[in-house]
Amino acid sequence: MYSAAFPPSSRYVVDLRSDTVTRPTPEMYEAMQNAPVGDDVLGDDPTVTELEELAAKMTGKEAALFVPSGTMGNQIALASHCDRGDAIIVEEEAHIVYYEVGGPAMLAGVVTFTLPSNRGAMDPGNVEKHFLKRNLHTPGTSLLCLENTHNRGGGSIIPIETMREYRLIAEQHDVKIHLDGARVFNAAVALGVPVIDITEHVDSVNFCLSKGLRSPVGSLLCGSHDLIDKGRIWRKRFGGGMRQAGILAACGLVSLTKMVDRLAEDHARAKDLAKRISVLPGLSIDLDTVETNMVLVNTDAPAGDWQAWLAEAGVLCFPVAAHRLRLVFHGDIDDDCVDRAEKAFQEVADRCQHGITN
Ligand code: TLP
Repeated sequence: MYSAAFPPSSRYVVDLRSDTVTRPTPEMYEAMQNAPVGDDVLGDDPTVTELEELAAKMTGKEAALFVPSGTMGNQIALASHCDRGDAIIVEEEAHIVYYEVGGPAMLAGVVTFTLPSNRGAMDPGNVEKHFLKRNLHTPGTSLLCLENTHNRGGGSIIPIETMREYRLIAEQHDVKIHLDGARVFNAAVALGVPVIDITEHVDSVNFCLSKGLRSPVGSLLCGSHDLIDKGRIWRKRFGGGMRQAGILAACGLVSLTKMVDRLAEDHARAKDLAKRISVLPGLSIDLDTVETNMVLVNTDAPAGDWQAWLAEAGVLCFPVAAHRLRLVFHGDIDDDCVDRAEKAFQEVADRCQHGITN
């Protein structure tokens, strides 16, 4: 999924590899130009402070910490919530275990118990069964990790009712909850609720500015004062202290004030293209699973072949399984891109049908 085999986005290419590929908007460049800045490691950057305060307010938490990436935000959360040797429960295909290169074991030093799910939503009863009490032999479970929307689930949403159930059982067992909410604003917009309706059920949330919200860099870890104080130390330890970071935080402010409602357009385009290409031979899509800005496309031919054929036809995407492609919609994809992507899929499907794929 991470090979650099394909060229970077250009306006001739429809880049559906990820919503991380967006470039800053003109308004963001302007905000960067005008941002008041200071040394944020010394606590002097007013723009970072403003962004952290806004993020905390929107998620209903006491405080927030601006970090360079979603991965660092998640890893700081684990290290801040847990002691070394603790157990955490995490969905078996969650980004935290699947795409963070062993971070939980190497950095926080925790033992991960991974559970199956229905597209990211673990059964609360099963979660509860796996909570461990520390004794001479077993590690104690200190953290439940959730991911909403769920990346490998295809941008799937955990129902708010299920979030509430996790909260209830976690409280009963004195377990904290961390939400990898890289795309939690996509979930909120799709559900038509303010993000706080989701984040109120967790102790900490990490969300990304650099995906559908279009900032070039940055994530925010939000939680209690105590957690964020610990997180600030972990951020420094991980080398994530940034100096005049107001330049970046200025884009984050544009993201949070101007880019949230826009996510609905990405969702609509995802659904639109999914519908159009689901009828093509050699492909299948479960349209009911297209909930936000991602589409999982099942391919009869190997997904790696489809990836290469589509790239020749001007569409970039990643395979996420042997016969499955992921398409991700974002602010640089307009209606014209959707038309061009449909045409490329049509072209490849025709070639496949007629056996001329080389
Ligand atoms: N996801 C990326 C890849 O790493 C897979 C993508 O293209 O989707 N949590 C979730 C749920 C994510 O999807 C991602 C990035 C992260 C955390 C990490 O964010 P960054 O890339 O800022 O470290």
